[in-house]
Amino acid sequence: MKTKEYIELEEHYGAHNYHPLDVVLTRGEGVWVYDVDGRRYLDCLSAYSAVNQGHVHPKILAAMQEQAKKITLTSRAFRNDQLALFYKELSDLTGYEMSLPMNSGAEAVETALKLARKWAYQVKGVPRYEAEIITCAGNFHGRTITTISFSTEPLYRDDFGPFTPGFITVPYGDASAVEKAINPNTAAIILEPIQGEGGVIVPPAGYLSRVASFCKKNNVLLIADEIQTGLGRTGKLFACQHEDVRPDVTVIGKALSGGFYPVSAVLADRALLGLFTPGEHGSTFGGNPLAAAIARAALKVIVEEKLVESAAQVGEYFIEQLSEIPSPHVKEVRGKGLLIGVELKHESGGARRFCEALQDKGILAKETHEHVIRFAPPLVIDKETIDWALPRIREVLNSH
Ligand code: IF1
Repeated sequence: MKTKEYIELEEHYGAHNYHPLDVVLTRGEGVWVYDVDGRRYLDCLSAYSAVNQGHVHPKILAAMQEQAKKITLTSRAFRNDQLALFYKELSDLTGYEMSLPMNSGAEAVETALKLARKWAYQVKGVPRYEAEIITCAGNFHGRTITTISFSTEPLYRDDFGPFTPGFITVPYGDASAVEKAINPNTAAIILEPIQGEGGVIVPPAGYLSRVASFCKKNNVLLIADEIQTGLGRTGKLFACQHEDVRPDVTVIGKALSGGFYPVSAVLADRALLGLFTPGEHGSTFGGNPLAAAIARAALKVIVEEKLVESAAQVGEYFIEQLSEIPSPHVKEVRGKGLLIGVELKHESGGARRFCEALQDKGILAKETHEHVIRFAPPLVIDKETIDWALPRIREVLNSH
């Protein structure tokens, strides 16, 4: 079948909750993906940062194949011989004493919020059901009823109430607003160290460390959603480390599996994660041996291939080169490591048509919000490949 036929089938039988570019991919290798008509593209989205290790990484593939032959799912009613090692290796890498595995990012966020509420009642002494959690305008933490309850994007939220109570919103990037919003019932603040879906919004320097110190002073938990920014994407293992901040809770997902499987996790120390007791929380698939084996391999690749260091180096070069493109359309280039946003002037007619023009040149990128093109290639990208992409990006940003 050809591209057009796949698209027709998909549009007819599938729910229309996405508006993808008209490219039908069938194969990927490293930073490259191939469509059903045999065209090759540079992937500058990395499945929203889930394939930081590159497409179909051979070591993660081998781990997956090996484990799939042995046992894939035990449920947590029984133990399996991969989960314990996954816990240990994740702790060694991240410095958190414990973790709790889930599947999607949204589920891990929900888990962190449940944990914060339990901590508020059991440890902080907040009166039952009066716990408040502070969230930031422009956030993206998932699509569940609770995570959209504190979304500020009407499209994600407005048709889906009634909403989960107990959340309040402050502007992103304003540490004083966080301080003002804290009251004795505040359990936690949840934030993204760089807002991804919000348009690659990098907060002012000092924001994260100031928020962390207000949290400490007021006995409020800091929960970092590093589902998109974590595991090397911004040139540090966690984006919070750019300001030497160690949140009480860090949530990860996406690249935790290198794109092979949905795996997410909540990271925290024993004093917090130890609060969950048997039966209070769980998941059929969370912590299954296939997921654990894949995640172990995915983490190993990040370390062995020095992807964090590489993202920092190559990312700096990419941002610098993008910033130097003389274009009538570009308002700002921003980002950290390989999480890069190019914001276009609003009179330029939206980022979508630029993404379509990039597609014609063999580069797949996706707009976020209306006016931002996101460049977030797999972290295995090298300088030569960026030098291949730059003239093509330059041409697109200069045309029209
Ligand atoms: C979609 C964006 C990226 C996330 C953060 C939690 C989740 C995500 C910081 C939930 C997920 C996704 C999901 C995907 C598009 C996407 C996205 F465009 F919305 F903003 F990555 F940039 N926290 N992000 O970024 O994780 O449950 O999906 O595993 O929903 O269309 P999930």
